[in-house]
Amino acid sequence: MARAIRTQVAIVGAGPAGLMLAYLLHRENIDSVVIENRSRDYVTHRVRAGVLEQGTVDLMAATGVGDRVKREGLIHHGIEIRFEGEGHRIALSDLTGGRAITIYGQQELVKDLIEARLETGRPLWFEVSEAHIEGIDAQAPLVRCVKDGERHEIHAEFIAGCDGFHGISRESLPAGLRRVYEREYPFGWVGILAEVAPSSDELIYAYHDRGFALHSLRTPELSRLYVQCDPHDTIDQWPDARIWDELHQRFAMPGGWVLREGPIVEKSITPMRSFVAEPMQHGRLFLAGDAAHIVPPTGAKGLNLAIADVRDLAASLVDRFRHGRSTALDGYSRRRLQHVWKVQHFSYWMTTMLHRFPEDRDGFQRQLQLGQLRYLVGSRAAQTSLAENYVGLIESGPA
Ligand code: RFL
Ligand code: PHB
Repeated sequence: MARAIRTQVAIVGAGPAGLMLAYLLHRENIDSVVIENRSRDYVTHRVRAGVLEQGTVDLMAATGVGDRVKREGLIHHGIEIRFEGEGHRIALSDLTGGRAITIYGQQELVKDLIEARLETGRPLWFEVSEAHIEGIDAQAPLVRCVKDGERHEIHAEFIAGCDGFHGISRESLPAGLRRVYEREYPFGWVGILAEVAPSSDELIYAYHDRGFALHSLRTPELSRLYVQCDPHDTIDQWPDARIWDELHQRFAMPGGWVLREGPIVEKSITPMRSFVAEPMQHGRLFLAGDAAHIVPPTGAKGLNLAIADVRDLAASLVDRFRHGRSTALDGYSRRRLQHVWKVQHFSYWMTTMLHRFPEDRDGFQRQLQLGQLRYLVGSRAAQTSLAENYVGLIESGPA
């Protein structure tokens, strides 16, 4: 016998999307149950994104979960694009009427949201297994799962699939209605976290004949660095010395530039892909975040897009629960996809401009990339376009 529990919204996945949705709904007095297949410890230690758009930070601050990001987040007003041994600053804030990005680790945001959730006293279940969605075409959908060895049935009015790229929600949409768009790139990133003060005050995106490199940070004591690699490489092919050697070469400047080295405390390889599943809703199931779309990380957009999805979804659900209106909810997928494709384009553009393509035998692509980069650093219009995308395009809400 399964234990039955009733709620207004069943949320699958306690990543940024699921937790933020739960939090926004709670603020409007809407009940939810959040289920997560990993442990609390695992989700709060998973090293991923680090760049928050202005709109993401504004939402956190406006809704009461922004105290720590306001205190500890590092505000950046520009980024550097480095190629052919020269650095070029893109003045993000000057070009966007004062908007900026904030450096704050995704796992910090997840920690803040978990604490906010636990304070509400509403359910957040870790380490559940066998999650399964049923009845999305009916009035009363449900999520089945196993928790502490016991079967549970979560009966909800709506289900939010916030379970990331490898989750089960997307596959719960009828196969005949689903359409998937996908590109895999012929490269990946080796990412490291190093215990050393950042070598630069701002992020550096470097284009180099040996491949792309990115200098980022987490705190004044912790650097985050990435190097382009083959997507089939394994992490043992990248001993620490090789990573530092590649980073030194790719960031090198003729006048000298010092990359500080420190102990590597985390290291992993990420493949790069663009992916969109349409539609993002069917019946009583709504997808948000990586469950519906993946962008290559070069534009620093994935987490921000996940937050933007649930901001819209929360407002649409509030409209439905408070006022009985379904118009906003009905238009969720259409509105989100319009925005998602803009962000896909920006992420694709940054990725294809900045990475070396292994199949570029005659160097045609390389010449195009250099042409694009020179245009970018010489044109205020092009820089404004990069800047407004990077700090986050302003969207109108569901209303
Ligand atoms: P998440 O974070 O993957 O959360 C989904 C949650 O669902 C759980 N789950 C399940 N739970 C229950 N039952 C199941 N069957 C389940 N299956 C899965 C998972 O355990 C997980 O906890 O998705 P969400 O919430 O949509 O958030 C998306 C972001 O995590 C992602 O887009 C970003 O990390 C992408 N990203 C970046 N985004 C940015 O905005 N700025 C960046 O600077 C940035 N850098 C990055 C990145 C992603 C990276 N990697 C590792 C892919 C850098 C890297 C290296
Ligand atoms: C990061 O700090 O992890 C980071 C920064 C910028 C990106 C991707 C990742 O484009």
